[in-house]
Amino acid sequence: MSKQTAAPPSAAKAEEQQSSTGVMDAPPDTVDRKQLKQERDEAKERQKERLSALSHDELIELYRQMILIRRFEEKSAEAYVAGKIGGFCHLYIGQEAVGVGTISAIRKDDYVLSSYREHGLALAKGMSARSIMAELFGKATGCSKGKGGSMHMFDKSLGFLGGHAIVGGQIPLATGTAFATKYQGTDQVTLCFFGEAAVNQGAFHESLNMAQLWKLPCIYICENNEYGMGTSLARAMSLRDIAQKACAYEMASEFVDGMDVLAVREATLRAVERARKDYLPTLLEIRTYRFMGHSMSDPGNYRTRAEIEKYQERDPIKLFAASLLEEKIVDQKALDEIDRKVREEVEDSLRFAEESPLPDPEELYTDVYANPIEPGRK
Ligand SMILES: Cc1ncc(C[n+]2csc(CCOP(=O)(O)OP(=O)(O)O)c2C)c(N)n1
Ligand SMILES: [Mg+2]
Repeated sequence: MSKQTAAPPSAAKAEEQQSSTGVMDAPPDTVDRKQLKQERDEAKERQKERLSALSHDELIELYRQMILIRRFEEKSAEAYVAGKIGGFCHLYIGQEAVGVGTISAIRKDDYVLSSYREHGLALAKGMSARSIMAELFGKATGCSKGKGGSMHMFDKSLGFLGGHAIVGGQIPLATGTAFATKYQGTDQVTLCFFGEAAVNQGAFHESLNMAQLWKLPCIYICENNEYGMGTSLARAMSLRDIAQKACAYEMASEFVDGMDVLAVREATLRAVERARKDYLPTLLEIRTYRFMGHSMSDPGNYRTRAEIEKYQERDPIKLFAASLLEEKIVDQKALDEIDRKVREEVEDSLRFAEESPLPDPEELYTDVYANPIEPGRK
């Protein structure tokens, strides 16, 4: 058994999260209404406690970061459609609570590695909107000097080690990063983000096995958004409760509601403590949903509008705003002001990207990890 029992979602969650793809198990007519009410009341109480655990400024900062990611991604989509961004572009809209909640639970000197759906994670780790937008535009001022693009955001000084395009490719790399920090005797932790479609890969299982065996401070964060490109989880995975897979490695694990930024933060704090104090890894399955297509070129024929709208009812930003308003932590005017400032920041990043120069052709030969064939060499 895992060290922390992985509890499957409650009846309330099952009802909330059931999708037209049948991913969740409990059909609404089997849900016990009384139990549902009790669970909702308990959830409300828990939410109050979570809100009171953070200062006013900390709560506002979580909200600001989520709105920043949302507005940044909306602007990226516009720029992409206008032909200003080339190549692939995978947006994070709908998943903001995962990136913000998890990264708010770590220190600046901790590491983050991710898949290609990483613009939001890079922002949450402290990278500037300017450096990310310029990278999307392929400009010299981008975080990867305009040579990486959407899937290869990177900032060593901030501990953001990519942006990886190969599904699951970052999982062994994060495991190695955690090994390195332990070997060097630091107490840094590594967060490794990946989608649920990466979990069927050997790299995932080999990494988890090694991390538990060698006691590595790595937190494996599966962002379960229910789809790998156009394939639903239900069609691709035999055991769909991904957190349970940790049992195979005696690893601690948890299911987390990915639409609730405070629940995400709290679960991550537990995992971080385990990693920092005891060098123990954790698998978090964070259940979320992407509101946009897989990438900007996805026509989205594999799911219905109604399914998307059902999940949008639990939009993580709207849910958090509602909690803040209900508990009178802020008023609508204050939230609007945050949004206004964030929009300015995003507009500024767009101007910066547009006005920045393209990389010099000479740059083709720098930061390339392949030995160029030397002239005259046989
Ligand atoms: C090894 C490998 N196989 C296939 C692909 C093509 N591919 C790109 S994204 C993707 C789906 C991944 O889905 P998931 O892991 O759930 O992440 P999400 O896109 O939902 O964030 C696939 C199959 C790839 N990039 N790498
Ligand atoms: Mg997915």
